[in-house]
Amino acid sequence: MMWEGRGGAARTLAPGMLLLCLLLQLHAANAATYTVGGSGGWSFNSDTWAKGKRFRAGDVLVFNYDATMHNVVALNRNGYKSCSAPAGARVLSSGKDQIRLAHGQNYFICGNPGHCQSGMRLAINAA
Ligand SMILES: [Cu+2]
Repeated sequence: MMWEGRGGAARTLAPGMLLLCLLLQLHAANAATYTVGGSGGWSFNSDTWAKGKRFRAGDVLVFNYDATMHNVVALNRNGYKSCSAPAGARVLSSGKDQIRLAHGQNYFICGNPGHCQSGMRLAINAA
């Protein structure tokens, strides 16, 4: 074989490195980024936005909103259903927050009074 000569070790190592890089790129390419609510952002009809979309664990949700009006609370199913954040729930309030979806059900509400009841909530099943 022509290429079994000097520098052989480097040549056998290179395909492995290349494969590793490809795998890392593929993994990153598989994760999608979604802007919640589209151009309207995180708002009162966000509960309908997710319908018909398929999400995967590792996908990133971007929540864009007016931080003086809203926030994002990541919480459990009961909190989502009852529109009340349990103590210790994760609250994001930058106005431009990113959350990576975990496998299974992911629940989010706006924690400001009445907003969740008005549709500012999101339940997403990530495969
Ligand atoms: Cu709100």
